[in-house]
Parts: sequence; structure tokens; C-alpha cells
Amino acid sequence: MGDKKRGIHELYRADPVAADNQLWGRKSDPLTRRGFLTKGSLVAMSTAVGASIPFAHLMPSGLIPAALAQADAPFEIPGKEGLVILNDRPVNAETPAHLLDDRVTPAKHLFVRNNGTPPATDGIDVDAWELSFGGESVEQQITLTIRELKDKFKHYTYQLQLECGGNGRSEFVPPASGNQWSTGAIGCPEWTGVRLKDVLKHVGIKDDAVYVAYYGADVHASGDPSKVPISRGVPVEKALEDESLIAWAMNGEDIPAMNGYPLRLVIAGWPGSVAGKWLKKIVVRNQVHDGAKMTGTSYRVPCKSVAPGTTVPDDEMCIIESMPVKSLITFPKSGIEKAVGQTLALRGHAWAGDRDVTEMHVSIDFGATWIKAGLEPAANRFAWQHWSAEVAFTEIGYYEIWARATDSAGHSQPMVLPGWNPKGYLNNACHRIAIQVV
Ligand SMILES: Nc1nc2c(c(=O)[nH]1)N[C@H]1C(S)=C(S)[C@@H](COP(=O)(O)O)O[C@H]1N2
Ligand SMILES: [Mo]
Repeated sequence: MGDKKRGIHELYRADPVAADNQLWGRKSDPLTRRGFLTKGSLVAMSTAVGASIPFAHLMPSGLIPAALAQADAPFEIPGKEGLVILNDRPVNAETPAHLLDDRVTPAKHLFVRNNGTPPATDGIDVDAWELSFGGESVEQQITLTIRELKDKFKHYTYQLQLECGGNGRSEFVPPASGNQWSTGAIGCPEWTGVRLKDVLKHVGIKDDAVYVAYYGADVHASGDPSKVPISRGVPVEKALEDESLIAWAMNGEDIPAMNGYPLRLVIAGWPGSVAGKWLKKIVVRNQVHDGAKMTGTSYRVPCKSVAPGTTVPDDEMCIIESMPVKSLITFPKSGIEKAVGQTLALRGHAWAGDRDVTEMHVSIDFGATWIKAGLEPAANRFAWQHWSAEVAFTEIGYYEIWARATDSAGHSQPMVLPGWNPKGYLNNACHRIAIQVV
């Protein structure tokens, strides 16, 4: 591809506003990710992507080409590589899709979502780290050290997905406040620890138990010790699943500091917010847990779908449980060039909360037709599944690859956006990447 396109891309990365103004010949009112294009501006769009768009007639109006929508700006946090920082107080950073290509997500590529200030854990005595048990429905209010957890209970290792409930928030219109995650608040490392159910059996839970929740050692971002940054939980049945772990290791090593060292919960398939980091206390409740970020619009969505922008009464909001079916294209990286006539191998992962992914499709014509992809079974329940496909382009120009997974209940990813909700959770729209065929 010529220098012209490269120049546009460089300028777009360095100064997106100036690039937009230049591309669209505007003095102000820059094109944004939520900018509005009509089919009438497709000529301008072709200029912007640096090529003709063979399937332009199929391109939904209002769509911003993925070539422009996905700018990558690397940022370094200790132990992490290539993550895009969204916020540094508290730290929130996501992983570009092409860095999630590994089957098992390496520590350096696992996103970070902090609600408060993490505890200082440098040089601590890990064996002596204490986890206490409480709540109305616990039989014994006891404390166990990490050493005791390791010695008393059988160890299990599972590959488990972790996805923030707000992953994909940046696409919602009208916009939702909070970290503007694009697609990278997801990962699927291998976790080692003990089963929450084995430990709860040892501690004892009463018949009236309803919910199991956590408290961590992090502090509220305001510094106010009377405030808790986050304390969430799950119904007892979810807590007692075989794969719900109290984990001390990730990929066979200590959990990274930002991901909850030295101890965390991993409860997969539900919003990542139920997986308490820097775990200090587990409470067994005789009611739905009412900790920080369990109420209001936090991790809750309208029980019935509403028009975008609606104010929803509190009693019509429901707690998010299983995450919806979703997938990523992790190879190739968005924006690559491919010679005309050659086949292009594609691959990625798909997952579906408590369900399995049963089918995977890709499209090169903005969703008009779909090609069935190969799909592997999960390494274990709640691990993402790998998919692969091959496509060929017969004409020069700008293309997008769209990927769409279908789960065991027959639910597929929406092509554009799922139902709007006040805080922008659960965006499982198809992932799309840009390809320039030259
Ligand atoms: N103690 C504690 N646990 C927490 C959080 C937190 O801020 N503090 N963030 C939650 C949220 S919202 C998510 S999405 C996951 C993120 O896990 P990660 O940072 O290891 O990717 O941790 C959850 N557990
Ligand atoms: Mo989250």
C-alpha cells in the first residue's frame, strides 16, 4: 500500500483529531469512533482507508471502518507488555486483540481492572497471608492461611476465562460512563488453587445460605478506610461449582501483583468483578450480598430491554449473571495488507459464559454472507475455545473480517450492538478487523 495510507495511519495514531480533520476536510467536529457516516460519504471513507471498498454497498451506514476505529497506543506497566492504559488512577489497562493470540493468556498480556488502590504486597510472607470466613450463614468464623489452604485441600488447575462485565463499553450510544474498554478486558490463563466448595464444606455453611461474597485487601481510591472499593458475590450454587477456585497461582507462577497476588477468587463465565483479588475475606450471606458495586447500576442491567438512554427504576434492574457469547479475531492484526488472490488464515477464541460455543462463522462482506469456521472443544469447562478459518480475496480493496460465535442455546453475537444499558455492560457485538488487499 502506498505512502498515502501509511501517512494517514501515522497521523491518526499521533493525533487522531488532526488526522480526522485532514481526512474529512473539516476545521472542527472531528470524526470520532461514534461519528456518523452516511452511505453518501463512502467516497470519503475509501479515501480514508486508502483503497476502494468492494463490498461498500453492504456496509452498514454509520459504521466507522475498523482501520480507523482501532488505533493502538502501547503503554508499559510493570510485568505487562503492550497493554493499552485506559486509566492510571486506579490502573485499568486492556489488551489489543492480536496480543491475545496465545491459547493460554500469558501474565504479561492479562488485562488489569482495579476499582481502588492495590495493597503493597512486595516482600510479604505469602504462607502467612490470612483468609477469614464470616457472614450470617457460615458455621465457623475461622481464618486460614495460604499455607493451610495449600496443605488441607486438594489442588486443581483449570484454564478459566476472565472478562470484565464492561468489556466493549466504548461502543455504546448514548455513551456509558466508566472505563472505555474496547475488546481487550478478557483473558484465559490457567489458574491453580483449591475449590471454593471444598473450603466452604470445611468451614461449614448453613441451610439458609444464599450468596457467597468477597472482600479484598485493596483500599478505596479516595483513601477513606471506611469505604470498600468493591465487594461482590455470586449465588451459592455458582460458588459451589467445581471450577470456582481460591487461587494462588496463574500459569504455574505467582499471580501478578496487579491481578491479585497472593490470593484471588476465580469464578469464571460471570463478570470478572465476582473474582475477588487480594482475597482477605469470604462471607456466606443469608441474603443477596449488598456490598460495594452490587446495587444501583453497578453490574446490573435492565431486566427487560429498554430504549437507549432510558432512566430505569432500581427495581427493574437485574444483577448480571452469565456473560454472553462472544469471540475475538486474534490473528491477523487489524490493518494488515494481503496480496490479492492469496488465502488468509484467520484464528481466534470464542467463549459463552456458563454455556459452550457450538458454532463459529466469519464474514468478509460486512455480514451479508458467512463462512463456517473450525472450532475446538474447550480445554475444560469455562475455558475459551479456539477457532480457525481461511478466506480469499479476489479483488483489491478494503475489507473487514467479522467473526460471530453461536452458543449451545442457539444465541449468536449481534452484528452491531446488543441491548443498551445505563453502564454499558455486556457488549458482545461481533469483533471486526480491517484488511487491505493490494
Ligand atoms: N479486590 C478486588 N477484586 C477485584 C477488583 C478490584 O478492584 N478489587 N476488580 C474486579 C473486576 S471489576 C474485574 S473485571 C476483575 C479483573 O481482574 P484482573 O485485573 O486480574 O484482570 O477483578 C475483579 N476483582
Ligand atoms: Mo470488571
